[in-house]
Amino acid sequence: MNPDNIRDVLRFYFITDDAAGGMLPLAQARVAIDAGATVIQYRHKSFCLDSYEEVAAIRRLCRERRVPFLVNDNILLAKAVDADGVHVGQDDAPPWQARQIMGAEAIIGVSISTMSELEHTDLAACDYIGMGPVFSTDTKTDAKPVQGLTGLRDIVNLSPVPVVAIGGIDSDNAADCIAHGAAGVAVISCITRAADPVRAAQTLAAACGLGTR
Ligand code: 3NM
Repeated sequence: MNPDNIRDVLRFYFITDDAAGGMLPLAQARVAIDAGATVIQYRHKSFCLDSYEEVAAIRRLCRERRVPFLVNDNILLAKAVDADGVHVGQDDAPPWQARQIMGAEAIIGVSISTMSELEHTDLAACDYIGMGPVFSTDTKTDAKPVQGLTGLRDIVNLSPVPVVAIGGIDSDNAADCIAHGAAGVAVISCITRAADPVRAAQTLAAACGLGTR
């Protein structure tokens, strides 16, 4: 995907929460899309076939609403549901393999936390970097050390591809991330664990400079 289009896709990047309690991932995705989310990522760390209908339903929703749909880590699941792309971590399959399996048109992203990871990751197959955690987060238990807005800017300055900021982002700090060069923000808990998820999603969309759909 060309870099201008990918920047638009990354603006309001919502990731489903498999441990939110109240709201299930399909409902979460609907709330985010209604508020203006520009891409949805399905993230389920202990995915098994029992959840196949869930991911297929989110995939269908995204297609109906014309919002790109990505799968976290699981390239074969992404392929099985004909996702628009996949996001891989440092400990997952390498981006080139994601590209090989998903094809030339797919959106491929990779997680980067530090300058050293940036230097040592082959980004040739990537459309974007997910950089974090920018702020502290309780959602990812094995998150790397917080990098802050300065860490974000350093990565943005050296990255050959657009960067989406992740980790502890909400409507109070999203604009700061964008001002520090991020193409957009990727969020989980500021929506899925908010007292009022609909309002939280709308407030985040406004902080990203987007209107609601
Ligand atoms: N990846 P929240 S931080 C999934 O640093 C994920 O790569 C991160 O959730 C990274 O918006 C993170 O609730 C959790 O902080 C983001």
